[in-house]
Amino acid sequence: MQKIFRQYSFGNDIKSIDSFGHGHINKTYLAITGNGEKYILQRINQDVFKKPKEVMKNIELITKYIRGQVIKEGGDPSRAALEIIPTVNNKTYAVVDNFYWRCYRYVCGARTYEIIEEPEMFYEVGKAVGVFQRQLDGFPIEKLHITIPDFHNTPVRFERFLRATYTDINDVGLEAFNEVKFIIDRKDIMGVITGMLDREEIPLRVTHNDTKLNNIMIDENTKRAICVIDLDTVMPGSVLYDFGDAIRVGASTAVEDEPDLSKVKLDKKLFSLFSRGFLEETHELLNEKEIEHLVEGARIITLECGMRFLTDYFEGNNYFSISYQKHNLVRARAQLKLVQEIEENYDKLQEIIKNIITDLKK
Ligand code: GN1
Ligand code: MG
Repeated sequence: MQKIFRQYSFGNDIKSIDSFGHGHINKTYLAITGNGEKYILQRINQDVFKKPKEVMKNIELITKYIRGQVIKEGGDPSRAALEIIPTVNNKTYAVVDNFYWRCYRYVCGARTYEIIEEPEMFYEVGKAVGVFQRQLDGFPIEKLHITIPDFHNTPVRFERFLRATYTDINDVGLEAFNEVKFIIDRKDIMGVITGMLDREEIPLRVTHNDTKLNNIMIDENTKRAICVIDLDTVMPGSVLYDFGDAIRVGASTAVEDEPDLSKVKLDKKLFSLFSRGFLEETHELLNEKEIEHLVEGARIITLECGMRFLTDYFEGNNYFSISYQKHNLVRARAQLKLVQEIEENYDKLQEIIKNIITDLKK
């Protein structure tokens, strides 16, 4: 780590450095200096992000733009977006032994959660995801690099999943038979979002693409959401991705890798609270098709995520970090249980969205 520390002006005063957070992709550390300043150091996973410089360019542009919007609205920009700490050479990243590193200022007095502890928190999360969408509404989308091509292209993900099951190099097909069948039974919905984008029925927007609960910073005292973090996958996409991924994790009664499926349920109250916060910020922005498909978005993104975990399990667990051999299978099962829950409650969820919209239009 000494070589990395040398890249930062605070680097000769590090008191402690520890692993931090629960991300599945990048390696994250919290560094604390002698006078108590805190910094987040991250090694970018270059197997996943092949062009780290482009990732950093996106983040630089996005965070600057958000701060500008907050200032325009008369707010306090200091905690409104991640703050990149430049290296001693004034770069947004440091290259050490061919690895790319970056540093953020630690957001004081805030933390992330793996599960919703108080329902009202999820209303706040909905607001934060909505604010992010609203703030970036005027952002020149063509400036964004595609950091991971086809990231939420569900049909492409489905093709890859099928290939993994056909080859089945690790011979795991039998134990995942029901899960594979569950996914293939839903092949007809894979192209719903991409189809609407292609036909320009819904617009491409700046989307975060990874709005799971632990990517939202929440103030420890007020329990209000401060900002959205983990901006590596900010790209042009559909708002349905962000709505869907937030519901997938936050409206579940269990953690993402809960092995006891009887604990994995979709909490309609949480769904409603998130949707309320989210739509308060975005209902004037979204078109009818988008609003009509929010529930479908949650279903598809949850299915897609389950499929991604299962693909990784079939391919030998090279993508997501795992803590035990069947971790990805367990994660996939929990996602598919949630898909089933969304399907069983579909009409009620649609009704919730409809009522919120009617109420907001009053
Ligand atoms: C990964 O990096 P992290 O843990 O926030 C993944 C997301 C998945 C998520 C599932 C770049 O997010 O797409 O939805 O795991 N990020 C990438 O927990 O693939
Ligand atoms: Mg993360």
